[in-house]
Amino acid sequence: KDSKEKLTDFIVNLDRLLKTLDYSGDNVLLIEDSKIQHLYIKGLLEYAGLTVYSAYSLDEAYKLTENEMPKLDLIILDYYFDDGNAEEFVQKIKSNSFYSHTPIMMLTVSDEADIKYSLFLLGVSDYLKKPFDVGEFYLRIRSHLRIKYLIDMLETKNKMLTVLATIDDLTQLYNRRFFWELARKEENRYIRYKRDYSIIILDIDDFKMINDTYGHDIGDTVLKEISKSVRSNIRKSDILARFGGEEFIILLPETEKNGAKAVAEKIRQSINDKQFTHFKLHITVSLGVSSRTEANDLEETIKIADNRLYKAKNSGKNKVVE
Ligand code: GH3
Ligand code: MG
Ligand code: MG
Ligand code: MG
Ligand code: MG
Repeated sequence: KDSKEKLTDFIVNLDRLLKTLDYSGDNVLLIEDSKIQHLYIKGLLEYAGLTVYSAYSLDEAYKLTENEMPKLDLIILDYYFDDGNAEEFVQKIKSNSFYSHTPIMMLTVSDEADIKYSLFLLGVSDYLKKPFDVGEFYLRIRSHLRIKYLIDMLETKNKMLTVLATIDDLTQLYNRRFFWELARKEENRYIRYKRDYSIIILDIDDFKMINDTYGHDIGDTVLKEISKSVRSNIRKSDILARFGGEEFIILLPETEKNGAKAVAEKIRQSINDKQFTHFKLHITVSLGVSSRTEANDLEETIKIADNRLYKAKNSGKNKVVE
């Protein structure tokens, strides 16, 4: 075959290869200081459907990765630059939690073993020597993108599991389990620095009656609305959780009992005054308040608040007992 035919074969094969790859939606950062090489590589990447972010120097690459860039699925990195070395860039990227799992593929004329070894040890995933075979270039990218895709899936799954383990589905507040985790941290702070904290336990009054009269769905809506009311009456730093069915708990860090009592009263009042959007209901809550200095440990602090809640229930409800 003459060279023209060979070239045609090559292009046809490459097109066939590209059809089996799906790079669309993936982002690549190309860091290459030679303009002509940059344009060539960028062309190959875009032809395969990748979105290319261009950096012609390490400085530009730093700027791109320091700003909030979209997710990066691959970084293609030249070795020699006027403004620094590739090793330093690799180290920085690998210590940036946002990009630490982004595969880095070296693309360089250098073939020195010690450079290659040190880059692999710093965490690059691949090393391709220029000039390179285009088919191999595409196939290597393909395997990196596959691994990156799996890592992303794992991360998403982990995030979902974390949310499931810490958030109550209905109210979107912390669940009981996560409350204990956060509360123990506050307890440790108390032990070390003697920073007082307070506990409020809140229970909706006659909630069974609401369920029985209006149905479980309305009951659920009330739970959500009450959660919002409580949230809007406390600080961001306060720990609010759904402690049980229609029972909520708040840990107020750096707050003495008088402060907590005022917060509890504010919550009680605001729920007492609350107008529900879709139905006419008068909901009230009872609250028990305690502070850490009254007890020996976290568990006892909560127990005291719970006993006071019980007192509030037995003395007419819609009240705060401290
Ligand atoms: P009290 O004033 O003494 O607190 O009376 P109460 O009726 O509020 O308390 P009780 O403990 O007798 O009933 C609580 C009810 O809350 C019973 C239970 O079915 C209901 N409940 C618990 N979790 C949920 C939930 O997620 N959704 C709904 N709709 N109801 C729930
Ligand atoms: Mg260069
Ligand atoms: Mg009850
Ligand atoms: Mg109740
Ligand atoms: Mg209850």
